[in-house]
Amino acid sequence: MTAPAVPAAPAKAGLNTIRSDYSDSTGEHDPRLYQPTALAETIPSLDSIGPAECERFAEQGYLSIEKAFGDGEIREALFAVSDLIAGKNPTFEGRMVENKAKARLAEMSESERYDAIRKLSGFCKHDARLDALCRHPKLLAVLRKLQGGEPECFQDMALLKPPRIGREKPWHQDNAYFKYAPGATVVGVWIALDEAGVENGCMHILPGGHRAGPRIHFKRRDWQLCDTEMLGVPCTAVPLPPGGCLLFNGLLPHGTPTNHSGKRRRALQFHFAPAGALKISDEERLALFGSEGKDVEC
Ligand SMILES: O=C(O)CCC(=O)C(=O)O
Ligand SMILES: [Fe+2]
Repeated sequence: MTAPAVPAAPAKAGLNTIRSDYSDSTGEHDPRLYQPTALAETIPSLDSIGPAECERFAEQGYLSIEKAFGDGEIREALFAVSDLIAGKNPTFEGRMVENKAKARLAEMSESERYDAIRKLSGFCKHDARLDALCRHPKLLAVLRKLQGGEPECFQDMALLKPPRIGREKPWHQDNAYFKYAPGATVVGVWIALDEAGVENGCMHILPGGHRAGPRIHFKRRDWQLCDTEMLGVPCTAVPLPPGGCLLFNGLLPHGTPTNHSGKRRRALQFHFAPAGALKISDEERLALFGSEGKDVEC
């Protein structure tokens, strides 16, 4: 007689679905890399974006919006992020662990593990609440104005800088990671879920820096701009309240320092390109943004 079949345990996204980040940096960096001399000018809401703001976006490479999304929408997004971090969706495999927490992950309690995750990626197809935010009619209407085409989201992420260990994202241009021609207006949409300030690692940008085009990137703590190019350079900090949003050109240099504070800094980030935007090959991308194959020092 054969033993009765053991019912399969309910599927649960366990520790083995948590992945490691590209960079093994623990986030130590020279503090002079992030010394803002200005705070970003903000506009009140997505409804305030007209021709003058579109012109400002073209010139400065960004728009900082104080209240882009409502409290209820942000609350729903936070519930969704928390569910994904906790592994409640067994089909979602886009969790990445913070480097400083890697070694202790298996011993951590569930609540400790919440603050060990650094990044979630590719969640829109798994979570209707986050997908709704990405397709928000007011956001899409603004993107149509800024991009001059039908906006298509090609990347969705949550960037979670856990208290005290949330590592730096060194200075870079997002287009260095994407296969779009430099002429295509790629727009990043960075949405604060927590209050984001200088002390917990808000965005730092070089206004107007997108107009100089692609810059050479190097594999150091990450795929990034050279530190010596950025040390002591006056930059602008973009503090935002929950529901605030930064819209920025894919060529705008930006970075975020380590979160040494005791406060979480959770954010969502969507990237949009206009439908039909010209694509390039990896070789063409590396020719524009640099590759370690080149004999370059940094
Ligand atoms: O949220 C951050 O810390 C910055 C993330 C970022 O710039 C990126 O993922 O390209
Ligand atoms: Fe970025």
